Amino acid sequence: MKISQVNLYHLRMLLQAAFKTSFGSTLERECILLEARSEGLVGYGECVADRDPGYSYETSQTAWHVLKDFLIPVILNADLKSAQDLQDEIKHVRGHPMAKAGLEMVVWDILGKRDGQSLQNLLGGDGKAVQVGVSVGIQKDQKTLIEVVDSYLQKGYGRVKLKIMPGRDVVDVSAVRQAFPELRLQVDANSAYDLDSAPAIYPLDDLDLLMIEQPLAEDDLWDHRQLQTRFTTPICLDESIESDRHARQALEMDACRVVNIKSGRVGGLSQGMAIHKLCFSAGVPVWCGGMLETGVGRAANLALASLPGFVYPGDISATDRYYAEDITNERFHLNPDSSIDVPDKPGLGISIDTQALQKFTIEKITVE
Ligand code: OSB
Ligand code: MG
Repeated sequence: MKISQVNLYHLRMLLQAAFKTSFGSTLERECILLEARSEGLVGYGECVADRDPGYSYETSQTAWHVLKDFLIPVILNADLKSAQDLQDEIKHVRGHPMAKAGLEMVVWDILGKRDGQSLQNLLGGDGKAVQVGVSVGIQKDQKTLIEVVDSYLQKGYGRVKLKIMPGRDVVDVSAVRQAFPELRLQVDANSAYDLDSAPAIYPLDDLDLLMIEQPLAEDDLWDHRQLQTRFTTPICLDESIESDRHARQALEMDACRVVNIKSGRVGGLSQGMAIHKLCFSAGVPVWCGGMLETGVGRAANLALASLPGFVYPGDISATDRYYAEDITNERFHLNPDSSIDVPDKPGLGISIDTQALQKFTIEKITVE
């Protein structure tokens, strides 16, 4: 398979409501859509880097630069038989996993369309639907938080993740636990604590949480290991796990007992699968994280989440939790059992709404 042309679309899309985390608040989500031509086929990929370097150092601008000037030029017209071939071509570029992951997604979409195989089949996933939950941002007060959680329960979500930060942690989470004693509940701090401030969240251990996600710094496996000794609740790592090597080291030192896998964060679906494979053989549960994706990235997440080691519900919510209008013609709906169907058409199994795409595009270039 050869790619002869890639169009990059820098998108800005209005979220249904501001999403506040310990690293900032987002109302307009940015990302890059990749559209590639290959021997009569068109493939798509989503690069999840956002406008600001809050979750990671990558931004939509750095990813644009790295895709346009370094990644796409070296793979244009290269003979790519697999996603691994793509990774081999671009491995001299250090870092920038979100940019790489967007390009790898394109390759999977084209290979799937060429061979008439869904991404789920190509990855070795199984099942008609995957269990999902909803990630709830920090709200203006406790009453609003409980109302927001309740509204998602009414919609049928069976698992809720609450974002926390210093000053908005134990009291908020306790209130939600009291209001919903049976709820499958977990929290995500996005690195807002260190070992000195972490004692403030020790009481979370008594709130029957599924896990505590990324309490400490992204580059700090060792202190997570120290913190895990303080908690019965499993620590889950998100930002800290950028490769299967990180995952292996984290498991070896007991820095976490659950791993959040996001293909964007780790440089592509193939690296996500490698982490899954490692955790699966070690008996460590994983789940699929989210980056407020459009329908393009959501389709890829659903396929990945259908692999057997993804035992906790994913941060993969229905389209209407994120966007009133999306760039895919397909919208993803929540089933009554808190699941979402995995696309079964070739490749990602989605098509682009060109009018919506035009509306959300703030910049476009062609690399050929
Ligand atoms: O840390 O999991 C995170 C969104 C953007 C950046 C980081 C994270 C998140 C979420 C939302 O928690 C997950 C989703 O529903 O897409
Ligand atoms: Mg997270």
